[in-house]
Amino acid sequence: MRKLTWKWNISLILLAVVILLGATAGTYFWQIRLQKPLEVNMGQMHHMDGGAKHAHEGELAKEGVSEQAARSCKEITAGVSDAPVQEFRLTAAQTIQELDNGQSEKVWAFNGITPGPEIRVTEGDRVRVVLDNQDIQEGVTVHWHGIVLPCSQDGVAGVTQDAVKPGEQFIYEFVAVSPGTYWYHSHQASSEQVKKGLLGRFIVEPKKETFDYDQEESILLQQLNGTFLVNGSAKGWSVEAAPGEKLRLRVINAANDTFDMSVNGASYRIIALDGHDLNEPGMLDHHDFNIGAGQRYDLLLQMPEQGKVILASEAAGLKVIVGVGSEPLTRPERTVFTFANYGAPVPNDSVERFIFDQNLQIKLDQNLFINTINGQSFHEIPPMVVAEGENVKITITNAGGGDHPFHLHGHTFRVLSRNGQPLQGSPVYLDTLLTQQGETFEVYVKADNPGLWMMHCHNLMHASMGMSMMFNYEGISTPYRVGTKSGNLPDL
Ligand SMILES: [Cu+2]
Repeated sequence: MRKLTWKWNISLILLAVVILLGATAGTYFWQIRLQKPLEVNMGQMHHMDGGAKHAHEGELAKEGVSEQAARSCKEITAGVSDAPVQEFRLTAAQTIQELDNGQSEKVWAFNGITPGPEIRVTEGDRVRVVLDNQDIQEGVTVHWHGIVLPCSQDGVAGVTQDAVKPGEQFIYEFVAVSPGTYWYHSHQASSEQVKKGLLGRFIVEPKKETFDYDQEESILLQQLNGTFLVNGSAKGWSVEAAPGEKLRLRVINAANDTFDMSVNGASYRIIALDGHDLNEPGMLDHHDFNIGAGQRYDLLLQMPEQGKVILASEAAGLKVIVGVGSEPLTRPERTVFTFANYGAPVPNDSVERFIFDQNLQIKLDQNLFINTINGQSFHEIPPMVVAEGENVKITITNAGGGDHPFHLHGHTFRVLSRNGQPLQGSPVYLDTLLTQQGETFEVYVKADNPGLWMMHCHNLMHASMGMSMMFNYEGISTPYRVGTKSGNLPDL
């Protein structure tokens, strides 16, 4: 009898634990997955409170944009030009992909494979991409990560277009103005669609090379339904290279995690970040680098006379093997690369003389169930509102919840300081800034691309849990809507 009571108590405790866990999971899914707005106009939200006073306290900024007076994002397109046209086709469809580790994965892919086809153009080309959706029911889009382009071509469901439903088509067209390493991915339900494989590499070759190398290769890191891949390979990616050859490796992080990448077998330089060249990049010898979600690092290295060079994230099991022969020695002592004092300043750089029209603050944080910006989440976060031509300073603080790689669409921003210390080396221009807990960065954005632009954490799980907001220009409207009514949920 006594034994039975004891068992009964254990059962009650177990039941209580199960109910508690169930309630927690239920609240989580309700908050994250179900509590989506019916309909929100991302161009008509209220002005950001707090931060500095806005210099242009016009009616438009206070009350949102009136549809009649405003210029529509849809009308902001790549103007007519005689730039050479490069046309590509991307078709999104469900498929099964056999991985080189023997696993077969149900994937959503562009042109039947993930990562999708590498799109490669030359600086100044007019890029035309015809997107078809074969059978992705919730619709797809293509966002051109890091590319500065006209608002209507940014590929954000519910902001710059409707998600493209099965049987439908959308044609993207823009001029690839800035050479560098970029990538593309769906921005409809991005946390699911990117994980399932709707992404690819996008390389804009320069008209004139800044750096000297014999060959180059782009290296895309992704997490496909939980499996880490390098250019689609689970076992590691091999690059052929002869002794003495100079290589440029364009490393793209298309996953949600930050990867601690080690380079063994050769010294190297980091010649570009997010596609933008660094000035006088020095030789790195025992440095790892942390590449945040969405970021790109371009490396330049020379093959040794003997043996391989190995680029790897040991934690994620990601590996790139360059060349053949003996394994490189693994350095015991390591330093993590920082751009804060790398390379050289540009003479007569005007950064200290900048006068900012606006000083805005962003605090990235989390509570039990959601990720927040300034204490709020996604469509409830008031947008930053700027006027064309303004110089905007944004102070970004990571107050908790892990790494937050902060991405701004449609612009390249310049990093001014880290934790109060101005950058000492090369100017650093990024579209995605990795912030780690406790760090504060100041960045400068030139408001020179009128539109409605998303600004979000590129850990897409964090974005789906609310860490996403808008950077809106005064006087720009959109005919599209985010919400369950339209089915446009850019960061679900
Ligand atoms: Cu985050």
